[in-house]
Amino acid sequence: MVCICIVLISNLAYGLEKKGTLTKNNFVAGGCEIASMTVKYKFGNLLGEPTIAGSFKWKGNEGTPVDCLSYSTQLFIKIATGPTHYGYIKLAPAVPKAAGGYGYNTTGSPNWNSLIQTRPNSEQYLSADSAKAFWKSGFMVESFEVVTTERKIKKEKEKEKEKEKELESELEADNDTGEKDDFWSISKNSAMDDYLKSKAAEKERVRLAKIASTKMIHEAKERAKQEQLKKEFEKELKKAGLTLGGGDVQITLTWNNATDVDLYVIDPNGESINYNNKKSRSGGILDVDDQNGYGPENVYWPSGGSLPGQYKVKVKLFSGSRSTRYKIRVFTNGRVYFYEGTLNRKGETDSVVSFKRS
Ligand SMILES: [Ca+2]
Repeated sequence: MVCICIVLISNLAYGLEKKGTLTKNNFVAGGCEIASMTVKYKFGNLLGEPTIAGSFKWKGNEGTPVDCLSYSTQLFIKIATGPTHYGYIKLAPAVPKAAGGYGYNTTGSPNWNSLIQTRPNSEQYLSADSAKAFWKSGFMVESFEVVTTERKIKKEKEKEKEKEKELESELEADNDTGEKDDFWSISKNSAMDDYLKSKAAEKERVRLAKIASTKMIHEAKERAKQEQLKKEFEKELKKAGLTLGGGDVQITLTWNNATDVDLYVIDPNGESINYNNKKSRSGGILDVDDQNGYGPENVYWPSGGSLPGQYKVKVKLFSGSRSTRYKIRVFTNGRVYFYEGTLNRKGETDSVVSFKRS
């Protein structure tokens, strides 16, 4: 069984947690006259990654429809450490109806380098280092800007109203009461359709916001785990002090005791490279084998020498029956990935990963 362990990284490095509310009165956004809007925000960190959360409520002026604000409405919270040192954090929470209380609270964890924008909606970001500096130093939360579009549904409704008026005057000109009755029943149905459509859209938006927020937390945890495995792996390799062959594809195994673990890499032709078959016809080489414990064992294809296709990585506990933790590092397609797991019994084999070299 491959065990996925979440490694906790100290939160102390980015100790900030900031929460509060901001209110803005009497302004226009997306064609909606807004009497007041209050934003709840919470900035913090999880496993060394930034987290942002927020929601808002609003009231319209008399005559502003309760569903006037577009579902694409975004808020940009201005944060600053001084008059010339500031940036904006985007919140895209579910949009509530006027006087309907706070909308659904979204939590996100963007990368450091896509956290703080230089201006609202500019998509130009401060560097990861600058963003981290903000988080470390503490900052003031000053104000917020609303970025939105005029609501499509509203426009469509207006168009429909115009159409209705045209029809109405035509019917009046015809003075045909039978047709007029039909017209009113059609009009009522289409208003109901609109209402149901906007309800469904709102529900869908909340559903997608929940999925996005869960996904971002998962990704932040995964990034932190990869970072931790990378550190541990590099330490282990340094300790072993061996030179390993590398290239387009490289798979390296280490483990945590004096048992013998074996690395098997199956190439796109289905040929297995291991201690018993150190060179494959596809050019794969097992250049470092280990029987005494801790590894590393290393299989690689020299630059330009690997076949595109599916590769499989397996590990086997060859001797001993001690619980053995192993780590695997895979270089492929210009990226690096880490995996870990446990073998408990002699002869036990784990299929660690199958990946595609493109
Ligand atoms: Ca071995």
